[in-house]
Amino acid sequence: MKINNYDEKSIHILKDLEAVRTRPGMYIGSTDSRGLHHLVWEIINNSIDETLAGFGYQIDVTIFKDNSIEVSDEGRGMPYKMHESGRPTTEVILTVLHAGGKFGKGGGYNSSGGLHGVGSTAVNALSSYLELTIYRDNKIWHQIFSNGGTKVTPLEEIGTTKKTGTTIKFKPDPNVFSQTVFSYETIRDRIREFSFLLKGLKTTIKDLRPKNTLYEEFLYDDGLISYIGFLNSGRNTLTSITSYSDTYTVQEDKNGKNISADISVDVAFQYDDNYNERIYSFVNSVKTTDGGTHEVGFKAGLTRAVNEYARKASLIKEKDTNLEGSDIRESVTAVISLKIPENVLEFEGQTKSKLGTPSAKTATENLTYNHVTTYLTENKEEALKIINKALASQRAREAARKARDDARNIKTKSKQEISLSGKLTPAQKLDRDKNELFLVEGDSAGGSAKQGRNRVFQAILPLRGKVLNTENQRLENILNNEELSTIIYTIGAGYGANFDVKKSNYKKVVIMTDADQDGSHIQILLITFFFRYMKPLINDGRLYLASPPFYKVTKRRGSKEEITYAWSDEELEEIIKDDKNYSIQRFKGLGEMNADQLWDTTMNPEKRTLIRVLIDDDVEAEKRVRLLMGDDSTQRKEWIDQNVSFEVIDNYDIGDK
Ligand code: 28G
Repeated sequence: MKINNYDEKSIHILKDLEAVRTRPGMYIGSTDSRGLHHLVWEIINNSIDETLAGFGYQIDVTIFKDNSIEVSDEGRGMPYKMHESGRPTTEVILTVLHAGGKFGKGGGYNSSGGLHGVGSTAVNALSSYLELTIYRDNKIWHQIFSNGGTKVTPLEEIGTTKKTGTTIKFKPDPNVFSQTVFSYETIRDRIREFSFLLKGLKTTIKDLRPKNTLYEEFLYDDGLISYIGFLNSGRNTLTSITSYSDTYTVQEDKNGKNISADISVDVAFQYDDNYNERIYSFVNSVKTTDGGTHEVGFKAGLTRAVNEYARKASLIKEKDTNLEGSDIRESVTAVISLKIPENVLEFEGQTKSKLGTPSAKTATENLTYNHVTTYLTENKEEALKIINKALASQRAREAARKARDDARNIKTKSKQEISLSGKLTPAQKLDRDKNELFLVEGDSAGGSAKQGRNRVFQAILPLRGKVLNTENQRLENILNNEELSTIIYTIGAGYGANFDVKKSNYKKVVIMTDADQDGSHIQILLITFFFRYMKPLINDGRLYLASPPFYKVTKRRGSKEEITYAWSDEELEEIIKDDKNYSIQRFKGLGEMNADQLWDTTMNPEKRTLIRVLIDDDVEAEKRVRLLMGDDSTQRKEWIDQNVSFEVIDNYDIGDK
C-alpha cells in the first residue's frame, strides 16, 4: 500500500512540472523577455510576502555571468520538515502547483494576491537548475533540482548558522525561453519600487556580467514621500508632498460570513504645473494597473474635501457648480498603497490588476477626506494654488465644450465633415476582433495604402503634416485638434479615463511612417498621444509600428526580374553577395513604393513585420515621456548626453553596379 501511495505522488509531481513545461504561457504569460522576468517576480514575491508578514528587512538579487539569478531574503526560512503528504515541505512548495487549497487562505498578506500560488513550482519547472538554501533552526539546509524540477540532491543539512532566511538561485531553461538575458534595469526598477512601498526595506542588486560589476542598493525611511520625490524629480512642483497613513479594522461579508480584517492605507501626493494626472496604486506591493476600490476612494475623498474647503473659503461661490474630480486631479502625482489580508482580498475580472474589496474604498476615502481637509486648512497658500489650478481646468473644459457645441450647431456642415473631414477609408466589414487601422504619414502614401490594402478588414487614415505634441496640452486642445480628434472618433472607444478598449473598432492600430527622422518623430508624437489618452489600447497590445523595408533589390534573371526587399544593411549584403546582375533602390519614403509593393512588404499580414508597442514599466515610461516630450530642454539635453552615443555612419554608395 505504502509503495503504491508513493508512486502515485511521484506521478502527481511529474504531472504538475510537466503541465507547466508543456504550456508555460498559461502559468507565466509568455516565454519572451516578459516571461523570463516573470520568473524573477514570482521568486521575489515570496520574499516580499515574508517582509509583509513582518519578517526580514533585506532582499538581495544577484545576476550571474551564465544568466542565472539569485534571490535572498532574511525571512523565517522556508519550512522544510515533513509535510503531511510524506515529503519535505520544500519539495511540496517547489514541485506541486498549489493554486487554492493546499496552503489555504490565511489572514496573512500575500503579494501574489492569493491568486496563483504557482510561483516557485513554475520557476522550478522552467529552469535548467534551481538551488535552494534555507537558514532555519540554526542550520543551513540545501537542495538542488535540475532539468525542469528533477531532484538532483535530497534536502540535506550542510552547516550551522545564526541567521534565518531563504536563498534561491536558478537558471531559466534556454530550451523554454526565446530570450534568456536578464535586464538589469528592469529588475532594478522593480526592487526600487518595493523599497519605496515598504518603508525600511533594503533591496540590493548586483550584476556580475559586465566587466565592472554593477551594484545598487535602495532603502527609503520616508517611503511614499521619497517615491513622490522620485516620480516628480525634474518637474516644476506646485505644492509640497503631503502623506498620510492609517489602519482600519473593516467588516467584509464573504459567502454569508462576516469577517473582520485590518486594512492599512498609505497615501502621498503632490501637484505640479502640468496637465495630466498620475495615480499609481498598489495592493500588497503589487501594482493595480486598472485601479479599483482604493483609487475610487482616494478620488472621492479628494474631490469632496477640496470642494468643501473651496466653498468655505469662498473660492467657489454659492451659485457656482462644484469642481469636477478631473479638474481637481489635473496635475496631481499620487501613490496609493494598501495592505489587505488575503481573506478579504478581492479582484475584479480575470487579472489581479483591479482591486474589488469594497471596504478598501471606505477606508481610503475617509482617510483621504480627513487628511486633505486638515492639510488644506493648515496650508492656505498651497490650498489656493490647488484650487486655482482646478478652477482654470474647469474654465478650459467649459470653453471647449461651448466651442464644440457651437461647431455642432453650424447647419451648413454635415456631421461627417466636422468629425472626419472625410479622410478615413473604412474597412468593408465591421469586425472588432480583426480590423486594422493604418495611420499613414502623408496623403500620397495614404493613396498607395488605400489601393494596396485588403479592403475587407484594413482601414486607412492619412495624416497631414506634423502631429500635435500632446505632452504639454490640456485635453481640450487635443479635442480641438483635427488630426487627433479624428483618430479618437475613428477608433470609437472614447479617450482618457473614459476610454473603453472593448469598444475599439480595431484590433490593431498601426502607425505607418517613412523610415526617416520625420517619420520617427511622427511615431513618437502619436505614441505619446496614445500613452496619455488611450493607455489601455497599448496595454491590450493593440498599438503597432509598421516596418517598411529600406531597400528593394531587383535581380535580372535573363528576361525576368526577381524582386527582394531588405530591412537592414546586413540583409542587403546577404541578398547581393555572389550576384553581379542587380540593382538596388533605397526607399526614402513610403510614397516611393507603389500600392502592390506597400501591400507586399508592409501591410500583408502573411509577410509583414509589425512592432508591438508595450509599456514595461509605467513609472519609467511616464518619466521618459515627460523628459523627452516635455518642455524642460536642459534635462532633456542632459539625458541625451548621458544615454545617446552619436556615431558617424559611412555614407553607403548605392546605385546600379
Ligand atoms: C529567496 C527567494 C524566495 C520564503 C518563507 C517562509 C515561510 C514559508 C516561505 O511558508 C508555507 C504557507 C502559509 C504557513 C511561513 C516560515 C511560516 C512560518 C514560513 C522565499 C506555511 C510556506 N515560517 N520564505 N514560505 N506557508 N522565501 N524567497 O521563497 O501558511 S518562502
